[in-house]
Amino acid sequence: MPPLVIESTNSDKLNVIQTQCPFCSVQCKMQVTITEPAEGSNRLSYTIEGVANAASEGRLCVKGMNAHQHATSTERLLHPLIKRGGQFVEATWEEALRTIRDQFQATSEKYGPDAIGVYGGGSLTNETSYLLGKFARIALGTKYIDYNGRFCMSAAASAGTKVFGVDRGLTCRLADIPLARCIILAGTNIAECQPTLMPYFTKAKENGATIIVIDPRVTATAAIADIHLQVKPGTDAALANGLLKALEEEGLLNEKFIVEKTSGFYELKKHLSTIQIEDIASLTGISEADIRKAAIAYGKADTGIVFTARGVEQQTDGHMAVRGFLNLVLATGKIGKPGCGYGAVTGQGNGQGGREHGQKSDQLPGYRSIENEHDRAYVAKVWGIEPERLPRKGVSAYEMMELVHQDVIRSLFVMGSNPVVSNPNATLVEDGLAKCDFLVVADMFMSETARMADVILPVTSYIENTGTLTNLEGRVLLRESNVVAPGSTKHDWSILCELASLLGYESYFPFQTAEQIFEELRLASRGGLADYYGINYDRLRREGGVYWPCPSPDKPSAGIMFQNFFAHPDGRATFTAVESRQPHETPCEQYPLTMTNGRVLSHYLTGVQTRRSKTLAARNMDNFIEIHPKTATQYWIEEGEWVVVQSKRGSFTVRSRITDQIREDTVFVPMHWGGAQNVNRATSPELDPNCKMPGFKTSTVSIMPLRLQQELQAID
Ligand SMILES: Nc1nc2c(c(=O)[nH]1)N[C@H]1C(S)=C(S)[C@@H](COP(=O)(O)OP(=O)(O)OC[C@H]3O[C@@H](n4cnc5c(=O)[nH]c(N)nc54)[C@H](O)[C@@H]3O)O[C@H]1N2
Ligand SMILES: Nc1nc2c(c(=O)[nH]1)N[C@H]1C(S)=C(S)[C@@H](COP(=O)(O)OP(=O)(O)OC[C@H]3O[C@@H](n4cnc5c(=O)[nH]c(N)nc54)[C@H](O)[C@@H]3O)O[C@H]1N2
Ligand code: SF4
Ligand SMILES: [Mo]
Repeated sequence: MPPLVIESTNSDKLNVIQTQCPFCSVQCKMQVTITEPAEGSNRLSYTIEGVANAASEGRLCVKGMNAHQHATSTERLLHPLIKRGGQFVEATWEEALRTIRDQFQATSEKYGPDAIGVYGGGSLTNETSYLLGKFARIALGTKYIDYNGRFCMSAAASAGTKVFGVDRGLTCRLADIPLARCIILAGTNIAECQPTLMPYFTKAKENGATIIVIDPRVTATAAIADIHLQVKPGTDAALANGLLKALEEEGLLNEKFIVEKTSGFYELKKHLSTIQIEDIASLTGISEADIRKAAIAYGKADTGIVFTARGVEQQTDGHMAVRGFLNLVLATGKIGKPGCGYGAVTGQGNGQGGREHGQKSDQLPGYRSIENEHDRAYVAKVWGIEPERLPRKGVSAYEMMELVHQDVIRSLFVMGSNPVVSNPNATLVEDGLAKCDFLVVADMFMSETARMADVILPVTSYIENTGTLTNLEGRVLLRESNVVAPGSTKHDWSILCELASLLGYESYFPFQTAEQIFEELRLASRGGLADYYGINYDRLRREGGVYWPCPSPDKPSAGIMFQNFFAHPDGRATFTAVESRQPHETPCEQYPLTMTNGRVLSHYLTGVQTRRSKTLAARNMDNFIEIHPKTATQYWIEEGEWVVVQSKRGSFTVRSRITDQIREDTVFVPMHWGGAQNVNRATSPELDPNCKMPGFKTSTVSIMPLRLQQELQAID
């Protein structure tokens, strides 16, 4: 098949495209220049350059530099597919959409509307995320909608809401990083996961900042640390308690701030009196001296920022662990002024916006609550329905998969996710989807989940699809496109409108452009915590990006939040007494090692896109397991050989990578591969009770060379 030719919507050949990287939460802007094939070749060549904006300052990382390779890949799905007799056959949109309508109506008539589930993602634009929530509640009438951000942001987002009254990822601007004199990076590997942000941290270091990294591994981020706390996985809540106790003992609490701006300190103080730093040291594996040293560095600095990401958050106590770190911010008063704040380092391209406008089970647009009568009445009015027609809250992403497995959800609509690879306990998820009555997947590629679908809807990629995305700072950015959709691919939002019309709800989905959807989103979010009313496409074009909350079209919005008040009704932020827990799984004779997991620079999430980019795939062809040399010797494992990793849930096989940059009691596996190399075959589905985040980051496992397993099987 020839490579996809990029044409503009007015059918001219396009030479230069302005776009935005489809991957992580920095949302770097870029220019793609296309050069005609040389004589005798049909290969177009692409030159990618970073374009300056406030976040990326013109930088791009290797993923952004090569994102066009998947967008122009010959593996793109170009036409709808329907499975007949176990085989996919090409279909027209009319056939595909009618099949979906008929099946959804049959499911709904037989089992009720809640037998249909909707599963979204944080790569979708704000317009699509908003419309997906509306589609589920109005066109399908189901309460079951959730999205992959549950696995990503739920612990930090719910903690921010409890403590500050609102969650906006970063409470400050990226521009505050160089002004901070101490930075805590807890469970975040910025150097591989948001690489274009690294210069902000190196600038801070040049300005004299102390950098504290909390990670069980010596990552590329830990390489810039002045203090590296190589914590035992799953014990961050305890570590945060230890740091707080040390701040108290060293007399480094900001009493004025505590009295004027916070509540709950008295209870916290009582709780602190029960904590001994030496107990924390033995729980976390960090010496008392190092805990004290880190606390003093943060406590004594005039300014400081604490960042957390998935290392701290993807735990069964991730919500509380984040609240533990927020205690440090409040106890020292390092928030609401330049060079200070807290940042939950959001992951996906629209991980921030995707969690604000209603694709979460308990949420309506603008961070409104689906269980709050006032919020229901407001959104129902914008949508032109009676509030009673709005379903109540559903369940979280993994719980939806359990309901699929239990035949409660019979039909599932997946847009922008690959759940059979990214859910914990992936085998159960795969079994559930294999037996469910009807699965629809809207994707650009034949992902592991799409392969299991009854109908696949081919969608446009980032380069072809106009919409807004909100970056990790809470800054809304407009990604415009005048590239023609390849084959018969459609925009996600356009599919939702067509399907809603077929289901009889055309008047609620009259949209012809993404901008028209954004205009409705503005109204639906107006007066909510995530207020986008003051933002419109013209303003975004003019200003390059606008922070929310932004209630007024002609007033600037604030990069630094909480300069005067927090978002709780009393204007105060809340302290929390956090329990110092052991991880939910601790090593035992059968499963003696703790497995954690995460990312590498060149791949993105389940790898559906990056494994289809030749340049990126070439950097890491296979998945691997990082093992300390002493541990490798103990289990007869040699460098580069296949290793079987087994947990209570299941097993997978990956290559060994022996390195002294990890704790001896811990192994690390990336998450970018499916099938037999999928780490999630072994991860635990236990959920954090506060936010339903799975405890991805700590599972206990055993490891064995594949050759040994084969020899043992031969003896049997
Ligand atoms: N290259 C690349 N970049 C990405 C992505 C990608 O897939 N690839 N994904 C994007 C998305 S959606 C997300 S959510 C972000 C994720 O960004 P991060 O959260 O930074 O990424 P992870 O690698 O999952 O985890 C970060 C670190 O946590 C450490 N860690 C593991 N267990 C623990 C623990 O118990 N405690 C502590 N303190 N640390 C621990 C790991 O060793 C790892 O270095 O990245 C975004 N950017
Ligand atoms: N063990 C372990 N598991 C994890 C994590 C971990 O750290 N460890 N991290 C979790 C986290 S933080 C996340 S965010 C999840 C993510 O996990 P997934 O939700 O599975 O994310 P992706 O791999 O990005 O899957 C997105 C799918 O949508 C498609 N896609 C991309 N853009 C679009 C679009 O605009 N429209 C449509 N319709 N489709 C699109 C892609 O081709 C791909 O098939 O994984 C979670 N799972
Ligand atoms: S992956 Fe993230 S840091 Fe890299 S270019 Fe894309 S948006 Fe920028
Ligand atoms: Mo994520």
